[in-house]
Amino acid sequence: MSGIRNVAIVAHVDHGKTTLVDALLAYSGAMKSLVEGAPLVMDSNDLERERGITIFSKNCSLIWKGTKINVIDTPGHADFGGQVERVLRMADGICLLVDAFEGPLPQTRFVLRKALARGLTPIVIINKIDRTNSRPREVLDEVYGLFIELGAHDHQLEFPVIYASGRQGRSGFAVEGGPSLAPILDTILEEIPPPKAKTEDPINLPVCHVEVDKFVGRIAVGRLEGGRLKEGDQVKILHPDGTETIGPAGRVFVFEGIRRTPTQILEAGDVVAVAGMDGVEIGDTVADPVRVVERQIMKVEPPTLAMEFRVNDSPFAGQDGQYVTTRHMKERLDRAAKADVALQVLPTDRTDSMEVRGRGVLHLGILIETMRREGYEFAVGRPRVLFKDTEQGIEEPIEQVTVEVPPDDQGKVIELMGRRRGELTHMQIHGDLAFLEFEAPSRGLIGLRTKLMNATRGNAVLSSQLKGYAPHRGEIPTRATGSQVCSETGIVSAYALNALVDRGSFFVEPTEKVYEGQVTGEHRRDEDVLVNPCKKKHLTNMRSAGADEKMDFPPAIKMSIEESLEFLAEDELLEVTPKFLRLRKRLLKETDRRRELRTAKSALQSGT
Ligand SMILES: Nc1nc2c(ncn2[C@@H]2O[C@H](COP(=O)(O)OP(=O)(O)OP(=O)(O)O)[C@@H](O)[C@H]2O)c(=O)[nH]1
Ligand SMILES: [Mg+2]
Repeated sequence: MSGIRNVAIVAHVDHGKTTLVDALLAYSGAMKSLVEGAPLVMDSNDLERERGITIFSKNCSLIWKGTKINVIDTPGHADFGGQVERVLRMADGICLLVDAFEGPLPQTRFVLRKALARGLTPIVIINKIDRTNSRPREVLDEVYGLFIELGAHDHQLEFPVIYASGRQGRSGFAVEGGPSLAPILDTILEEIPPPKAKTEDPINLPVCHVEVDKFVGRIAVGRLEGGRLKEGDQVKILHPDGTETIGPAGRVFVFEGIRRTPTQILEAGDVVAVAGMDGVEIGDTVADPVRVVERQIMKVEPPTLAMEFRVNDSPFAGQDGQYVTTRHMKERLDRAAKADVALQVLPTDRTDSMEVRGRGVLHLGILIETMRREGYEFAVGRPRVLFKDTEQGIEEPIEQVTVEVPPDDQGKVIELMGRRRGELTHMQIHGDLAFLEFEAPSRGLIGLRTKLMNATRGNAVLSSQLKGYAPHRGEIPTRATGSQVCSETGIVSAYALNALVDRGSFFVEPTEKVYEGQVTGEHRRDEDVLVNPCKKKHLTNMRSAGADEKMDFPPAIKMSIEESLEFLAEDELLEVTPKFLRLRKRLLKETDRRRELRTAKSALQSGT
């Protein structure tokens, strides 16, 4: 084997990164050939398979014409942008995939900007050319436009262009592509420079990722930027706070195909994994014990969204969770923050709660889902956008939003975005789809996805990317409906729901256990209403006796974690347990809620 290439695959969400990585692994023989319709091998996590998206970036490698190519598959969704930022450190070049129909979208711009800033060599792959309505030439023009807009240097503008269909395993230099994936692999060998790292330099391994293995413990992953390293070698771990620890390295690994394989010695330039260093964290630098090595500086864009996580104090607390105490929750959240640089965990003024900050509702939603699957029980509050207090006044995060929608529905989208202080900046029609570009405050995007889907019968695709901060754009109307709040603890009856149909939709179904203060449905009107979904037939008077034979109420709406988070009002919490998601009032008793309202009102009147 001669030489190494390190390349990251980057793109907007769904533009075909993982499909292409799977295909490249299979084509080069690093993995057995693909089964059509089978789940993607690289999307190996359960949540990734269920949702059909990449959540965690991953390393793999293949051998092409005697050279080892380390490939990093990255997530495309904007909420996981922090991972892309940190793994680019392992690469010398990128394959920028752009959908041959959709063209560059917000996340394309984000990843390209980060890659150009790092001086990485780009290869542009116009992907999915098999799509019937693909428009590869126009898309290439748009890609040039994007490079120029992002201030690419002249040499970066001379990027090679490949037309491909990852799904069909085809690629080529002409718009119609070619018969195999060889052009992509050849171009990686020719265009992406080999790593500059030298074996004679001191050991320097900036840790980009930490894996936890049942047998060997914590494993630090990164690109060895200098030196050679074998098991037992003394190393110094440089922590970002200026401290350092010394100790021997444990077992060492490289990536072969989709596996991490133990090896004898790690060579500079390769993407490697080192076990046996207990306290090692993302952002540390594993360094030569004697010779001077610079500490890595890992800075990622700051979080935009905060949410309260607190211990579950609902009447049903502890019924199905394994880890239910504040200590459990804090310990788990601290661990999550260490594994994900884009996540921050801060104390609050309550001892039983923490503030968790992240990039978006999906980012925090995935954390919540992961924790409940591990057996945790807790409650979370409504997501809150983080403002910046500047000399010019309060500034808020503004996102670039793209909505793809059939032209017939574009009016509804523009209206919805307008109400949320979004400004239409660009509009284009390609084939039977309109592409609308907006600039909108992050605040306005919370809950927008569900609204858009309803307004367009599921025909809209929304994506967004943080653009920067701008002066606060003023009030945004929140949810126009109230909650149906359960008045007593008991078991939901069909009879009671039947009598409540006029109130709105239900989140619970007959035989379900509910408690006082739980939100059991949505109220049509803009205020909360106290309801009793547990009422039994014999408790009512005679008048309804004739009508109660016919039960006619809609099935319960079961919201996902993200939908629930977007639904929550300020005075509500989402109770999360391994088996249930329940919405509830922070204060479970009606009398307590009234008292709080009165106190708030009088505080407002007296101006305090
Ligand atoms: N027509 C067509 N569809 C493709 C092609 N490659 C991928 N797809 C489809 O596009 C969708 C997304 O593919 P993925 O490979 O998961 O995309 P991704 O970029 O890894 O997505 P994220 O990691 O979630 O950002 C899937 O439904 C694929 O089957 C292609 O070459 N042609
Ligand atoms: Mg993917």
